Amino acid sequence: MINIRKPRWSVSENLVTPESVFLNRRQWLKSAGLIAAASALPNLASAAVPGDPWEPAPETNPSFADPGRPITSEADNTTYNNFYEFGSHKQIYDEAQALQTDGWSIKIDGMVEQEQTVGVEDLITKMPIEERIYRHRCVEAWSMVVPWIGFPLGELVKMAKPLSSAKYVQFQTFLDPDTARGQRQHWYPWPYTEGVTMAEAMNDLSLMVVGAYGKILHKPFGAPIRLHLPWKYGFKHIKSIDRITFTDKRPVSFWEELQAKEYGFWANVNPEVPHPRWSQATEKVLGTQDRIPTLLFNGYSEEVAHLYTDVNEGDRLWR
Ligand SMILES: Nc1nc2c(c(=O)[nH]1)N[C@H]1C(S)=C(S)[C@@H](COP(=O)(O)O)O[C@H]1N2
Ligand SMILES: [Mo]
Repeated sequence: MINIRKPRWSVSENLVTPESVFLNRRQWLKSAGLIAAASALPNLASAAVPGDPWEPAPETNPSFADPGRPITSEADNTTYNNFYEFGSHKQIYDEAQALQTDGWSIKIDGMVEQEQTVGVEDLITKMPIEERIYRHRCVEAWSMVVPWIGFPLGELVKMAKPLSSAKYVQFQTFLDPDTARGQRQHWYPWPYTEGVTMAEAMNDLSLMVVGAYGKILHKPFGAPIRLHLPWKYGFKHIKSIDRITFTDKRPVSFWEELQAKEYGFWANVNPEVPHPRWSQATEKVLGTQDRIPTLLFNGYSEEVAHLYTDVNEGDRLWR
């Protein structure tokens, strides 16, 4: 097995990004290719998996510095991905390189004070960027641990100024069958869609991800911006987001539309509620031979259990 990279434990008093760092970030983004053309700089941080290092390295949020399990190696993680836009199998690394992330923007619409389009480089410049090491549990009963770089979804919600009538946040992935050949498979309900309640969106755990393993987000991970909700099954963590819509109607996701009995709206990790075709009691740890017990809410009960006390029993933890 490849060496496990230990997180940086440096903890600063101040997780707020000073102005000078903003300016540096913008400079760095230019050279790193998110704003201009891709740079050909060699990556010194990790020779094994190419990518642009995040500079300066973001602080690790001390609340999410210890996932209680080893970090999954970057090499294992980049070669085992669900990204159906690029194929309905796990080896989509090469296919996903076709993704063009330069000048990527997100349209924010629906029940908001004013519609807006925001560039990802602007978000990266303005938002409080930090590293968080999260456990990830896929509905297919495998798991991993990833050092994500990102900012709280709640900060983006505040920026969007939703109306008080908005009850849900709906996310959408890009639609471009020329780039993403999986999207020519017309039996899937493209584009990929996901959704959460406003309370879930505002929860401190909800993270907009723009990097991983100390680098700009790899394309197979859903560059340039994806979601991670560590207490929910992985299919909720929508990749390559280009639209966010505030609504009062519960969104129907990609997988729910395909098979509502198997992939519901809530999709909270729960070892006691089996998938109709397999048990969810245990999970295989990616990159190892280990199989470990699955934890309720993937071990994040303290942060999120209160969100579901009013939700109907039966509908509650799975559907
Ligand atoms: N747009 C899009 N987002 C997606 C998927 C997908 O196929 N398309 N797969 C989901 C599933 S099932 C999982 S487990 C995670 C996988 O994330 P990873 O490849 O970074 O491990 O992405 C989720 N987000
Ligand atoms: Mo998944």
